[in-house]
Amino acid sequence: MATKTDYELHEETSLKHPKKYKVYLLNDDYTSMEFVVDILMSIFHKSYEEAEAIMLAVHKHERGLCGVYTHEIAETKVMQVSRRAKESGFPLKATMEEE
Ligand code: NFA
Repeated sequence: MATKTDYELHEETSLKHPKKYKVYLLNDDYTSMEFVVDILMSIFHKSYEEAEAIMLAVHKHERGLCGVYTHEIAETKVMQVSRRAKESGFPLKATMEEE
């Protein structure tokens, strides 16, 4: 076999770090504070105290970090928030962005 290029050798030997994605909750005027706390506890596995602090930070600063995940997990969290919000009649939204 022909000699490998530096690129091929690098591809074979380098460790790949999966990209990580930050998931944020966004503020709005209609979602209840209690619902946001419940979302943070049930979907993002926060304690009541952490959930309340994050909810208040979102309320005050328009968005707040809920966690950092691989692409697939982050996408799932965003969809779970969207489905639960729709079911409950709230406009709450989550977004993700590459770290
Ligand atoms: N701003 C909402 C209210 O006053 C509460 C809220 C917090 C909504 C965090 C969305 C996210 N009811």
